[in-house]
Amino acid sequence: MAPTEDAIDYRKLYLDEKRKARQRNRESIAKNNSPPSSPRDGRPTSKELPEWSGEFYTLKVPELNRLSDCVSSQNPGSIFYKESFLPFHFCNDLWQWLEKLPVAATTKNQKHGHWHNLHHSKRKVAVFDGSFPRPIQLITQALMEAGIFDESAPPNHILINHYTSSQGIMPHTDGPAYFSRTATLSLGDGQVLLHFEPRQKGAFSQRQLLLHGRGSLVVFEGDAYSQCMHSIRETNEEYETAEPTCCNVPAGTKAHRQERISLTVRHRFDLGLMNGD
Ligand SMILES: O=C(O)CCC(=O)C(=O)O
Repeated sequence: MAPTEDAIDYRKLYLDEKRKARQRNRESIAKNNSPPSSPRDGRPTSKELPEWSGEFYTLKVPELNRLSDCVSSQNPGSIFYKESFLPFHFCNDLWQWLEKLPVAATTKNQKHGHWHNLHHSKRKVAVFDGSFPRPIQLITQALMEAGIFDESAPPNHILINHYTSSQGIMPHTDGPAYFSRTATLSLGDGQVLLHFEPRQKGAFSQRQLLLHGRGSLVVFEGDAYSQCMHSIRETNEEYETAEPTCCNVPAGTKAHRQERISLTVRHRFDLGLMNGD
């Protein structure tokens, strides 16, 4: 997560990161014709990973329509939402597969493909970057086919968050290490409110989105990515209520908080153009 001070020259950081990543790519290709090195230590072997029962799936998903799926077209623009994106049966298989990921023995270092308990927030997270096991590959391919990512900046980094019904995530931006587009898929039977607020007070309106479970998709880019922070509130209440700033359901709609897994998909510059194994 990036720090949220307003003093950061976000655009400069972003362009610097992009330039550095290009340079690393060039150096790496010149050296050994292989992709740049990345933090790959401790990847689970295929034996450690749970078996994927849906090995021969082809995942059919709807295309993102940047007009009809846009829920905030200005102030900030570029927030898109699809309530039904992943097929229901795939969501169930994926949930079961994710629950069986190995658990890291230590909480010190993030280990690829393992669940970690975050120290402060207590929620569980797991990361896949660069080379993906089958179910994650299906998701990245689906997001490309839906027109959300393209070959110039394919999905190469997946952050998985596992929340109890009361847990959330503090306001943050995803920062300049990534291409400025985030796609998040939600699994589970409940719903949650995702809040957007400007990094600089008053620069943009606050927005809220009700994220359904069972395979919904939210995509944000542009100002919503770089100039706004997003968050999910912690609460012990069973229900949250959508406010008038909510842009995909009427104010007053109830969100039933339940255990939830989200998959946040992005292109990280220092991992290069790899997409899958
Ligand atoms: O779980 C979500 O929907 C949000 C996740 C998120 O913002 C993040 O991991 O940076």
